[in-house]
Amino acid sequence: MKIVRIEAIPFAIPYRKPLRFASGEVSVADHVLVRVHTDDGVVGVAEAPPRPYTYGETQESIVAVVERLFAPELVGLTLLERETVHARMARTVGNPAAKAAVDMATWDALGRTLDLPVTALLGGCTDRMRVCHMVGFAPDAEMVAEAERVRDTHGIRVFKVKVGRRPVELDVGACRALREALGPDVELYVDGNRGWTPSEAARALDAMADLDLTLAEELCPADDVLGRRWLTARTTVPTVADESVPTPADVTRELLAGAATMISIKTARTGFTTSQAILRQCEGLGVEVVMGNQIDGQVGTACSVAFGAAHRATSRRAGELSNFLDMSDDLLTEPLEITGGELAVRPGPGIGIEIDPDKLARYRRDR
Ligand code: MUC
Ligand code: MG
Repeated sequence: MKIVRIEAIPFAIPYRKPLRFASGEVSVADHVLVRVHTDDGVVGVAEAPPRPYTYGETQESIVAVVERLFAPELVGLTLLERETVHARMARTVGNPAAKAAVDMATWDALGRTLDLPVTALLGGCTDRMRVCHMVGFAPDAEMVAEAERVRDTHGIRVFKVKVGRRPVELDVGACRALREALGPDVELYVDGNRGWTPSEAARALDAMADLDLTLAEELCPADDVLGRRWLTARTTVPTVADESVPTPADVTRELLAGAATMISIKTARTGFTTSQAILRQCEGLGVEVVMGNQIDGQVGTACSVAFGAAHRATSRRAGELSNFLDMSDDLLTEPLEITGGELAVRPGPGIGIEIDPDKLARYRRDR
């Protein structure tokens, strides 16, 4: 069970269609595959998606932090010494995606060592989640066509619409077009990725009051301290904190400030260990959660669904688990499949996935 080696392998897989949102755009999955090797010959895997516009990490910084700072500190520890693993990683500030991937690869290695699924070790609540699909910026007709295609192909009936453009009428129009095309039975919510001021956000929510939006995520920056509190107090739509809450302390700050009603949990930024801490914190406070997506590939999505399905509170709502559908390829030997609007947890030990060596050889960037 002793960690003998940690690898950070940069890879790049193009998207068929870029995802555009208020804080950035993703057209290539330039992620990092993290592998934790043990002295038993077990290899745990996870992926880290760099999101410079969200956390300041890049593919190069993740590789450097994992290989130069974390690996020398963690080699020699056992898979059961997770507190020490975290304490040693915490000596480096920030770098959430790099830390999360090391955490999840360690859990994967532990599950494989014990011959048990990680989802069972975490909580084992259910074996699947309903899926929410994210619709990025495009002309209205393209956003509608995408949502209809995803609904017809995968049975998905929950959509998160990216908003935060100026003027706000652009997004109000897109959401209206989606509601009209998809009908009243489909769930719609919005995510502004900090694109609006509080007054713009309030105007947009007022203009969309008849669209039955269930959630409004991160419409304004976390630095709009009083503005976010004002917005959350005045709207009837629950507000969700996402990129403003990368740590449990940030969760506390945003909730105590009255700046958010709910919390987005992303395994890509808080791994399994800290995601569970945030989940318990929210449960203790009576705050609802949603399983978010850091625009993960299939490795990251397998991690999200393993975590989300493990707990009652995370499996209640649809999880954001479908961004990988827009990628041209992936690394798994057996691709994930969304059917009937649901994604099942992979059975089998660990996270339940295997990396295809030929695909990794094709997409890795370090050779
Ligand atoms: C989301 O929910 O915001 C876009 C940027 C990011 O950090 O995550 C994605 C999705
Ligand atoms: Mg978000």
